[in-house]
Formats: sequence, C-alpha cells, structure tokens
Amino acid sequence: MSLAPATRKSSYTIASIPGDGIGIEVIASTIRVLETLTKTLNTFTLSFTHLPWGSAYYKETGTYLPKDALSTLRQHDAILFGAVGDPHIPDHISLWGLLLALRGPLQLYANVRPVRTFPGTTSHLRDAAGKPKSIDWLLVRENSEGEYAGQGGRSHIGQPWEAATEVAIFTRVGVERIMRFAFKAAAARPKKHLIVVTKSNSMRNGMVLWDEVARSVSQDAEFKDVKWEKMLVDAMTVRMVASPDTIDTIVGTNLHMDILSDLAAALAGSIGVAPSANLDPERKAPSMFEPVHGSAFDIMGKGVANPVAAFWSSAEMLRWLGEDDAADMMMGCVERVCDAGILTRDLGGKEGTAGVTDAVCKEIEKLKSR
Ligand code: GGG
Repeated sequence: MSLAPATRKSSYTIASIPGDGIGIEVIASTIRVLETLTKTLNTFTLSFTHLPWGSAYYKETGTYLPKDALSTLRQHDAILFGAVGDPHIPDHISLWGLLLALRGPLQLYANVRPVRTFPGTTSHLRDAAGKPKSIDWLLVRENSEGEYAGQGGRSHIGQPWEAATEVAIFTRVGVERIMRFAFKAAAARPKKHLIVVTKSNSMRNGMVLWDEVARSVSQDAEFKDVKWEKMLVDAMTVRMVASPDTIDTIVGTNLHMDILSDLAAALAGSIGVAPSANLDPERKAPSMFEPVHGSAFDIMGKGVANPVAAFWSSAEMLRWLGEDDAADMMMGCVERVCDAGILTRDLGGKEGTAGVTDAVCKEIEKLKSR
C-alpha cells in the first residue's frame, strides 16, 4: 500500500543482490524470467546492476557492504535481493552485515508478506471433511524497530554473572506509520479486516503503545469501513491453525511477524513460494524485494532450489513500480506452470530450478501470440 503514487517510466534500474546460497540461483532465474517478460511485452525495460555483496564478498573484504552501498542503491528504482546466511559465519554477523544494514538505514519500514495457497501447493490445514483449506492472508511486519533496532549489549563476558540485553524499541512515529500502512492495506482488500497482534498483557510498555496507536488510527474517517481487533501473539498461532477463515490482514512487530509469517507460509503450503516486499511507502528510498526463504546452504549448487518465491517477489516489485499489467501477466504464467505440475521437488514435483524457469519463460513467450 503506497502512501506516495508510483511514477511509471519506460525504463527502470534494478540493483540485484543475490547474496548467499540458493539466493544466487533463484535470482539468476528471476532475472531470466524478467528479461523474457520485458522482451515479450515490449512496454518497458529493466536494467540490472549486479552487486556481489554477500558472505563470499565478506570473506574477501572483511565487510558485507562497501562504504558507498546506500548511495549506490539510492540510484536505483528497486532492489532485488536473494538470501543471506553462510554456515561458516555466525548468523548475527551475516544478517546485521547485509540485510539489516539495508532495511533500517533505508527506512524500508513496511515488510509485506502475501500468503496464499498457491497452485501446486496444498495447505497443511484440513477442515472437518478432511479437505485442505486454502489461505489468502496479507501479513504486515514492522521492519525497522522492536528487537531489530540494534539496542542491547553484553557485559561480564564469559563470567558466570554475564548479562546480555536485547532491548525492544517502539517509537510512536514507528508504530503509527506501520499501523496506518496496515489499515490502508486492509481497507484495500475485500474483507476489510485487520488483526493487530501484540503481547500487551505481559509487555506493558511498548505493546500497550501499539494498542493505543491502533485504537487512535482506527478512528480516522479514512478507515471507518475497516473492522479491526487485537490479538495476543500466542493466541494468534492457535487461530492461524484452528480458524484460518477468520483471518485476512495481520499487522505486528518485527519479531512477532518474522515468526508468524514463517508459520503462515508453511500452513498455506510451502515457504518455497512465499514472497516479501520491504517497502518505503513514502518512496524516498528504493524498496527491496526478496523471497522469505533463506540461503539453504544444504541444497546450494544442486539445482533444486524452488525459484517461485523469488519470481513472486519480483512480480511484487513490478507492481510497486506501477507495472500492474506486467505483474499480473507474470503471476498468471507462474501459476499456470505450477498448476500444470511443473514443480520442484520440495513441492512433490520432479523438476529442478532450471526446468521450472524454462517452463515459466516459455509460458511468458506464449503471451506474444495472444
Ligand atoms: N531472503 C530472506 C533471508 O535471507 N532471510 C534471512 C533471515 O534470517 N532473515 C531474518 C529476517 O528477515 O529477519
């Protein structure tokens, strides 16, 4: 949900950061698919800047990002990101060195994760008749503060009395802007229903601020049609499993929604298809699009990674740039391929990354004759 309108152009610049592990494979596939799409449609072009930032770059240079990384990225219309994580580097070093060093400083404060039962996947939820239930939710994750604000520390390291803190920061401006974004997103969906997830029984400061801001934003005339309710995060996990039909749009903190969005993706069918968008709704910085999945080093280089989450993320990128028709066409092609059973092994199929990518490219080329 943009707060500033997209400016359509004839040509867009995309910064590509494949990162680590299978991120490298799925982003290569995605660029092939996007290039096939733009060539077929002939309505706009995409030019890619290939940035080598990731764990290999860190091993070589001692840093994940060069000093001018943010200014380099700001020269682009959008960022396509793969994954971060390497078994030889502690996860907190890689995550803070790359992904979190972009989300916070670029103020990509809204992390949007659409979750639905995709063609070719089956929801893990079954109704009383034993039939799989399908899911269609929109998850909105606050993406700049909470436990991810970077405040905390360790003292008396190695002593039995060692102490460590991870301070959750919630600011009124941070909570209000994500709440407005979420209400707007909910208002744009047919059900117009928003669940605000917190833990405001035990967390009596920051989480109570969330509740208060939610109430005050809900009173805006703009949101009078949105039905909203509060839910504690523990109860929300039960509701996601037991009553999925009562859910539409969910908003919550950085940490809560990181966890709930993995659960949601798994319940809907597979994390292998789950997309995400790190948005600056004011469009001062380029927004960043990435699959929810990580680097999956165990299957790296085997040619079996599922590229669908990266394809879907790139369709969200096109939509964000104002190219809705191209995004719809691309998603239509990906869905037809998956529906035809051309799937990677994680979804029970027989294809590898290349097989699915080839099939999507062929489906896109068919658009020429329509
Ligand atoms: N493509 C997503 C990715 O690389 N995720 C790594 C990860 O651990 N992310 C944690 C987070 O999103 O907070």
